[in-house]
Amino acid sequence: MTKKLRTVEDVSMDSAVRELLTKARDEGVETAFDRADLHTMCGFGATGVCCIQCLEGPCRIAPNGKGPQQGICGASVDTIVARNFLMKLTQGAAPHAEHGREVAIALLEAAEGRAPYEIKGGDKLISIAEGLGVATKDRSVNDIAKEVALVAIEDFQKQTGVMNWVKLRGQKHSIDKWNELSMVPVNAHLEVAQSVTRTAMGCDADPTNLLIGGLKMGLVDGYAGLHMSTDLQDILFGVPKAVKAQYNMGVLDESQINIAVHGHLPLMSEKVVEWSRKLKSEAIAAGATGINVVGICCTGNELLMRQGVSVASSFASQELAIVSGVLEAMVVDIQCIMPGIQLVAECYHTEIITTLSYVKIPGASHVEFHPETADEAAQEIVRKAIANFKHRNPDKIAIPQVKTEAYAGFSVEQIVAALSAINKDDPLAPLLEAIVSGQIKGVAAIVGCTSPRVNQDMANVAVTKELLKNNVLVVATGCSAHSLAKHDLMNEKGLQYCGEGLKGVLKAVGNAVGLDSLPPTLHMGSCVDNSRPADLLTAIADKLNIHIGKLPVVGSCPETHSFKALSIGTYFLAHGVDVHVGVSPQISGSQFVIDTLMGDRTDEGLNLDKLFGGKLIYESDPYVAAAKLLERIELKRKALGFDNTAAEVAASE
Ligand code: MSK
Repeated sequence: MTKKLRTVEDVSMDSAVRELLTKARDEGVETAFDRADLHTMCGFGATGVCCIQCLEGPCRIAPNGKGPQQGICGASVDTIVARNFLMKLTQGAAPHAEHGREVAIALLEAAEGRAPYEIKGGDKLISIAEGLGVATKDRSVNDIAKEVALVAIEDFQKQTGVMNWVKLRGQKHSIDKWNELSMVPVNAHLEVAQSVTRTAMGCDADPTNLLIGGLKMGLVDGYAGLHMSTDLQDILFGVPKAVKAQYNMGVLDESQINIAVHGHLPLMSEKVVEWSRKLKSEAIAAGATGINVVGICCTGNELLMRQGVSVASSFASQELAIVSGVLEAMVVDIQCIMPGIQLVAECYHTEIITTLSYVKIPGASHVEFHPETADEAAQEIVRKAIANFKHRNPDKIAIPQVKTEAYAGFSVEQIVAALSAINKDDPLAPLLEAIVSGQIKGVAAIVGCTSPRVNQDMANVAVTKELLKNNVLVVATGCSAHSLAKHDLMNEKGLQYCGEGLKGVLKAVGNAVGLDSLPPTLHMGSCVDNSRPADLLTAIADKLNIHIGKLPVVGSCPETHSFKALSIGTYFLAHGVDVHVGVSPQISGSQFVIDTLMGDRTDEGLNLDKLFGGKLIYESDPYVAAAKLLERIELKRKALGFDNTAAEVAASE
């Protein structure tokens, strides 16, 4: 029996995606959107009760109580669900930690003169070095950078103590709480190895202990992944500043050679941009007008933030960029790369080029990236794209004429610089005053992905609009930022969705820096750049001398598909920030796990909400989700006395 596919309207809110999906279907090309319709969700896997940890099974616990209630080894459903959840968090944290390590190695080689990168973020280097206790006086940039890189690499080697990046970026109030639970990470590799060990058959069977292990993975992700990657990339490539760019498939250009860069690590793609500019004359000699580099997923976000490179697609629609028929090459690095891109590429002329020895796709070309030979690899890649230009099939070309202008580049440094225009001596004061007075009710980070299983962009946009309407300042990262940008929430048109209080603040800050207004939502970067909202929260909490968990701030991941989003979310949970996910985290098979993470436990056991002040919220309806997030913001405002009446203030004094 053939399954019925969703209509293109049910697949995506994005007209360009609808147009290209229609073309793909007409041309007999299958994409993830169609495969999502062909797959039936497994009820056991979806609730987290299927155990594949040994060869006795798989053992599956029936959630309705009918059938075996333990695995063959005797593992309870709580153990199985908690262990499966920890495995997912480990798989989320490990790639981010690898990202941090790859950048640390590149920085070391650059500093030693062995890799062709110029260190562009001098000020950031000094501030990170000082934070780490690295001497800066009378030392060269390369000398300081080398020592900073070695301190970073130590976070993958040391056997005792606390990770250097936790000491650098963690808030003292939080570290004290983590110490009580012995969950402060020592080194990222050690913690990942221990986590894999504890989930192996016959090891950790205590669901509470497994969940504490999960929180630890969140910290590994946050500090070895997010913070370290952002900090070192800012040192290597410069701190992002506000930029204007274009979003959506209309950024592809029929007259030029188009190269898409996709994945997360900017090490190779920065070089591809550089060499695309340098080799323009070869493109012209091949009959094109130039070379057009466009971004996909978070490699796209990285180049957008620092170079203003336009963005073609988020995760769910990555294959459709190829269906345009004008993509000469798609260069991929790591994470979120669908193997399906090669199957689609074989129907057109696009060459898929993998670049890391541990991320390959059958049928794709491979040009291996090493920091020392980055220039040679980038030239080879760009020349492959130029050579491929002549293989375009004119009958298969169709570029949707859809593109949207958006502002990005809102690093913490950029936000502070904008606020300094209002108060030079105390830049955070105007933001804090707006929050305390209620002009801004709170801050929300809209993060994470788009998924082929759900209507692309719909939940990301709906949650955001609800929050904006209620005067919540929204920052965004990852593919959710693509959703907001494409739907006018990163340009002035989106101001219509903001409540009056929020709009007033955005305009006041915008005016102070010579603009009509700041955009309605602030693009803070890629997945690893979730460190940036975290740094902003830490700065605000430190200014008030309170734990981050007391702030009226929330995180929301309405359309996630990735375990990385779960581990990033767990990082924020460990800081007491409420985290919403719109896609099931696959824990519903265990009431114990649900109650622990969602803050509903009434006994003395582990309860995230009581422990840190934030909890996991799973809600697939974006409007209900937004209402729940607003409720939590109000609760925290009340606890801080922000909305107290004069009588309440007097009584508290
Ligand atoms: S790329 S993890 S789909 S945000 Fe960072 Fe996008 Fe999610 Fe991948």
